[in-house]
Amino acid sequence: REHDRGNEINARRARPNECVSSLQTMSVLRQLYDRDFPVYKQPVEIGYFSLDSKRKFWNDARQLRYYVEPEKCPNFNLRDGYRDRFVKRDDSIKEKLDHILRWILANRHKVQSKNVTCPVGVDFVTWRGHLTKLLTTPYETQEGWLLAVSKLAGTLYISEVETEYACRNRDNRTERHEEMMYWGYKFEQYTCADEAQGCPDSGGVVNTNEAFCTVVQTRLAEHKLLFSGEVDCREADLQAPQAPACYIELKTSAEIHTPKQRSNFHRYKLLKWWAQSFLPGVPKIVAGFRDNDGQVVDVETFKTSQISQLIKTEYNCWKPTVCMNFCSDFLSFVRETVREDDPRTVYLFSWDPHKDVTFTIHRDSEYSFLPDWFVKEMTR
Ligand code: 0WD
Ligand code: CA
Repeated sequence: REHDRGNEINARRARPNECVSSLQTMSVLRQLYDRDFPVYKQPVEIGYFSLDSKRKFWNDARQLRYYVEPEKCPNFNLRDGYRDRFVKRDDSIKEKLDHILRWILANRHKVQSKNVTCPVGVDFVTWRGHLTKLLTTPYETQEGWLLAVSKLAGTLYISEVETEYACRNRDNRTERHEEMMYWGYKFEQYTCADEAQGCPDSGGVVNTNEAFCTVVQTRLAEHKLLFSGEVDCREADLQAPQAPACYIELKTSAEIHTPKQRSNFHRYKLLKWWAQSFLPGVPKIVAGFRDNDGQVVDVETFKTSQISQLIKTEYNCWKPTVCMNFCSDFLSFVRETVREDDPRTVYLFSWDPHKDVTFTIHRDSEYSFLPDWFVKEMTR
């Protein structure tokens, strides 16, 4: 993609009246972030929403499901229904932050602050998945990212832009890969019921349009955050602690045979699993280990809080503190960089493995992502 055409300014070139001390790039070297763990306040659920089988937004918990513990060695065939009972979400449709923005408008009373210069009362609004990518950046060697940021009424909105690399991968997925993407959703169907006392319906349709999303508020160092993340299910026991402590993340992964496979699982997979669940305060991850034929051979539960202990046996492994300090420093970098409070201006932050974080500025471009219906309501 061409990032600096027409009225779009290449930010790496300092403008004449620009502050000379303003940082133009940011390093991702791990050793720079290996310091005390930053303050990360216990995330509080301030709301939730559902997306139905047609991807329609509902300001309620109708899509929340209940966990039904499977046997240790269940007879789950994850390939079942792929051909005849699968409705796949169209992932070429980019929804950006729209569902979160809809939630904010529907719940203005919950997020409104007394500060007239910052009516939403937080510094950042984004998806949990975007923050997960930031947390894992110091350890990522494969995939870069593009994050678009706009400031509106004092709040910074962060929305991902698909990289060319990711777009190509999406277009060139093999039939095998397409099917394996279904396996995770099929595992959810085997382990979730629609009602607290209900049973999973493994004969039903898997529809990946459906989602239940929690909206949480927290603070990382000096950054007040509001973000949303998809939640697979909750404990069926209605006496369980209140959300997000009752939520459960479901995963599938290839079964582990060799020490090398175990080491890779600790180094790469557990990093992503930990980051994703730690952010919203989801305490439990249930993993189905499957063979190459999609048969689940083992189910294991991981406590999010114990994952960092579990991986310490690994030589030169990832550290939660590096992840959190990098994220905190990146958010500081964004705050120093994004000066213009205008929804039509996008600061596009870009990172590729083995490189620094850089940015470009775009006015009235294809990158603008805050919809008029949101801007109109927020600036009323
Ligand atoms: O348009 C985009 N670029 C994105 C949209 C990227 C990431 C997310 N989304 C939206 C979707 O509306 C989705 O409903 O975010 C929602 C999920 O947000 P999240 O919780 O912040 O995302 P993440 O933590 O990356 O993924 C959580 C789950 C995944 O579970 P696993 O166990 O595989 O991590 O959400 C699903 C998936 O089941 N998921 C998605 N669902 C729809 N669209 C997407 C996606 N793009 N990415 C992950
Ligand atoms: Ca999941």
